[in-house]
Amino acid sequence: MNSKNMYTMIEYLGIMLLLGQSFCMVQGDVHFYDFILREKNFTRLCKTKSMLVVNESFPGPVIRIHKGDTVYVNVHNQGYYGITIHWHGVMQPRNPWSDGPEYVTQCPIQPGTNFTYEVIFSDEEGTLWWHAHSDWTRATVHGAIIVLPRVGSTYPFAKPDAEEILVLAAWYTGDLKELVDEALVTGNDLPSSDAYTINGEPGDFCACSNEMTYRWMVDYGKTYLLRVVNAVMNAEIFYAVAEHNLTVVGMDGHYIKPISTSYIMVSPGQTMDILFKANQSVGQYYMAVRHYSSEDPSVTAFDHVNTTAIVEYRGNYTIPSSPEFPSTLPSYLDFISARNFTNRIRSLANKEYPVDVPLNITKRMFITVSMNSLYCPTCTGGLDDAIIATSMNNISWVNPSTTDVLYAYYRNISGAYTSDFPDYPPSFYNFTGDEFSENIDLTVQGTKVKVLNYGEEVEIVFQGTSLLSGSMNHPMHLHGYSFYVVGIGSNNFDNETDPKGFNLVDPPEVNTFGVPKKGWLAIRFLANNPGVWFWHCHFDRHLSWGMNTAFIVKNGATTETSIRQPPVDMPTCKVPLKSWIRSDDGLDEEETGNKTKLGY
Ligand SMILES: [Cu+2]
Repeated sequence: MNSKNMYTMIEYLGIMLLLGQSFCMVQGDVHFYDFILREKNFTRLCKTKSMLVVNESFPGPVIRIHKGDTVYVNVHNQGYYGITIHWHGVMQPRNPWSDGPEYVTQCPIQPGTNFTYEVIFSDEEGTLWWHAHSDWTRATVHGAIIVLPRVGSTYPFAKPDAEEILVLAAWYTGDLKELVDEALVTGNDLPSSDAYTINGEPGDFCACSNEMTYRWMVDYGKTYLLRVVNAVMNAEIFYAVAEHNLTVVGMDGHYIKPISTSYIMVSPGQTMDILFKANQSVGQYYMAVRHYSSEDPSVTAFDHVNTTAIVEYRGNYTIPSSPEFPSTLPSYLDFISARNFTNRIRSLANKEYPVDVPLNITKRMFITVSMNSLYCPTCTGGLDDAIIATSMNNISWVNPSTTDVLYAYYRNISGAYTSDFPDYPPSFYNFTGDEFSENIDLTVQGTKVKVLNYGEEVEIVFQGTSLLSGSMNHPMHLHGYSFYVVGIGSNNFDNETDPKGFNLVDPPEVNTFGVPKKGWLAIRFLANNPGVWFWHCHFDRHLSWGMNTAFIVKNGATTETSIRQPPVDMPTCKVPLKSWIRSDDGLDEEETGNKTKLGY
């Protein structure tokens, strides 16, 4: 047997093993997808560039399945760098092996090789998405996941006549890898996008874009289910459709109490299911996407493009010279509109869709999420003797450089991480104040994880800080779980009075939710999914700067409550690759670049 045949045989046996392992627990159908990752030329904003995409499309292919199904995705890396894929919002019971964040649950899939992910769906229903979880490649490597109700079941609302997927993304004219690599080495600010896109197109308000503007054809009188994915790298987004009302019915793969609204605010990582009635005069209307900035108003260096697509009714009418623009789209800094929308989100919490909020908390954590500075006297970017960093409880995450956390945990290998992520910040101060004692913004790097026993009922209060005038929303994303948002508030969390206002009746169940600017967020979850689960801000700039940690949830007492066996063909870290998250040696390279006016 030659080596190629041998490899194919090993791969075949591996998949058979995977299948054998899972068939005993699979209840739904099994689906197979092939993702071919390869660079391809795309032209937007009058410039052509080569970028990595899946199956030649941007956004990538849609995974469409029913609740409880299992999907095998064979990812063939024909690009130039190692890559991983994450199945965002899929809880993957007992199966951290296929979760995806590089150096956390796996090493990258090397160029010229492939790896089959086993994506196990359980309670999720609605819209989710998949994206690369290596460096900033998710900018172009992402797509929607549609989880339909189980066969024989239906939605908790009248069945829509049709559906429409809207993937919102960020477009960078330059070579993103080059830009990010350089900024991380020098400590300069990370790049801003040049436009946003709706299903890959920036729309009429951008140069060289008119003819390619995305058009959505609708029939008068029909009701559509809009499936919105915020795949933008670093921005929360306002979205509205001219003259049309939106009814939000789902978020992050869970149904919510219907919210009737003229706009939405969606954070990166979040997904929303929205009912849209085509009930206005037949004609053409803009839908529009705009950056929502919760940063200090003096920070203006963000992407101000108004990205549009056109809702086009079928029928006979005079085509307007320009469709109507949504007057209800909030402006860039409209904190009140963002908060008003977010505060309305509630779980359905009925008999068919009950909530199960942990009530007997056994583990409490209080975690600051913060902008920081990291001491670096030789760096040229941004701050004096320092570079920008981010942290949780003043630990700025660095990836292990020779293996991944899951492998090290499972094989009992020391040195890759430590288990001392703290339950509290190192000091308590007026987190949301305007003045701070000297050097309190300095952070330290580490690969510290939090270990939880199986079955613990966990409550975490995230406290935003205003260090470095950098208070803003941080959309925090937990892998392997959904969590309940039981409280949200302004200023410093008060552990006497604020818990009295917790919503334990119908809190939203989500996988990504913003810690508000100058405020706090309280969440709860039951630690019933053993594994290693990454936990990070879904602004990639903050992720790259270290606003991350991981939970290790230990095995329970039985096989059914323990991590499954690893696949036989997990990618290994034999070929060391430089990560765009800072690694131990990331700051030693030659310094280039200039100081810039900072936004975070
Ligand atoms: Cu953040």
